[in-house]
Amino acid sequence: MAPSVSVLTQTEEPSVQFTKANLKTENGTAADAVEDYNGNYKFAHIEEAQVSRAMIKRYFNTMYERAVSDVVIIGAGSAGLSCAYHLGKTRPELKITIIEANVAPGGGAWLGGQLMTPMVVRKPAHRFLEELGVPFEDEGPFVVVKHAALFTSTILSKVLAMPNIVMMNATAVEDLIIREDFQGRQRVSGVVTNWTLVALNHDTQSCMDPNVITAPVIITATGHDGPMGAFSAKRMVSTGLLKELGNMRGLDMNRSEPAIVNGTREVVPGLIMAGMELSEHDGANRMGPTFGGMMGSGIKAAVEAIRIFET
Ligand code: 48N
Repeated sequence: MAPSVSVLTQTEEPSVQFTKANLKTENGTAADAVEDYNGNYKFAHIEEAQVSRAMIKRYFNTMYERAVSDVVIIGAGSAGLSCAYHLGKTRPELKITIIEANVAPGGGAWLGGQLMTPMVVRKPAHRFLEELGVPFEDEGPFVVVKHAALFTSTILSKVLAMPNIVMMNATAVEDLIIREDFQGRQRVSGVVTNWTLVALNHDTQSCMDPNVITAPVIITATGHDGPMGAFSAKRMVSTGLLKELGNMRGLDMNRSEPAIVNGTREVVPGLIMAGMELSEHDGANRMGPTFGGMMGSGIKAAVEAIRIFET
C-alpha cells in the first residue's frame, strides 16, 4: 500500500506523515538548538523540504520582482562593484540588479597581478579604500592593500548588505534588449539572461531560451578577458550600434587609468560602459596590475547613471 501522503500545505511547516516509512515529521523550534561543544551540540529539527522552500521562495520572488529594475549592472568585477556601491549608497531608492556570470563575483580583483596577492591603488583612488574601511600601506603616490581579496570581500559585503541591491551570480547576460525610444533612437532597455552554464552550452542543446530584465539604465562592466569579456562592446558591433571595436592597446599606466575614468560614459542611449570593457570599446591602453582606475570608473558610471535619472 502506498504511504499515505497528504499534500504539503503552502506554509513552510511540513504536514507530511510518511506512515509507511515510519518517518515522523515535526516542526523544529529554535528552542531545540543547543550550542554545546562538549558533545551535546544540537540543531533545531528541520524537514528537507523546508530548506528548498526557503531558497525557492526568496530567489524566485526576487526574479519576479526584479524583472523590472531601475538599473542593471552587468559584471561584478572591481568596476561593477564600485559602481554598485556608489549608486546604491547615493540613490537608495533605485532598484539595482547586478548580473554576474561567474559563480564567484569579483572578476579580476581577487589577486593583484601575476597571481600575487597585494593590490596596488594609485592616489587619489585610495580615498575610496578609506571610505570602505579597507586598510592599506601608504607608499606616497600609491597605496598597497595587503591582499586584493581584502578589498573585494569588503566591497562585496557592503554592496550585498544594501537593501536596494540584488545580485544574481552564475547568471550571464547573453544579449541586450534594444528598442526605439521616443526620439526614434536605438536605446538599450534591458538585458537578456540565462544561467551561465546554459549560455555557454547553447551549441549542445536546441533552443534553450533566455529570460529578460528590463531597466531604463544598463551599466556594463564585463572586463576585457574571460569567456565573455567586453560582452556589450562586442554585441554593439554585431548589432550595428558600433562600427568596430577600438581594441585595447598596450600597457601604459599613466595614460590608461585617467582615460578609463574620464572616458566612462553612456556609449549609446541607455548603456553606460565602465572598467576594462571600455578599453576594448575605445581602444584605450591597459594599465595592468593597478586598480584605482577601475574604482574611479565604477564611481563615474554611477555618477553618469544618476545624471540620467535627474535629467
Ligand atoms: O574584473 P573584470 O574582468 O572587469 P573590470 O573592468 O571590473 O576590472 C578589470 C580589472 O580586473 C583588470 O582587468 C585589471 C585592472 N587589469 C588590467 C589589465 O591591463 O590587464 O570583471 C568583469 C566581470 C567578471 O566577473 C565576469 O564574470 C563578468 O564581468 N562578466 C559577465 N557577467 C554577466 N554577463 C556577461 N555577459 C559577462 N561578461 C563578463
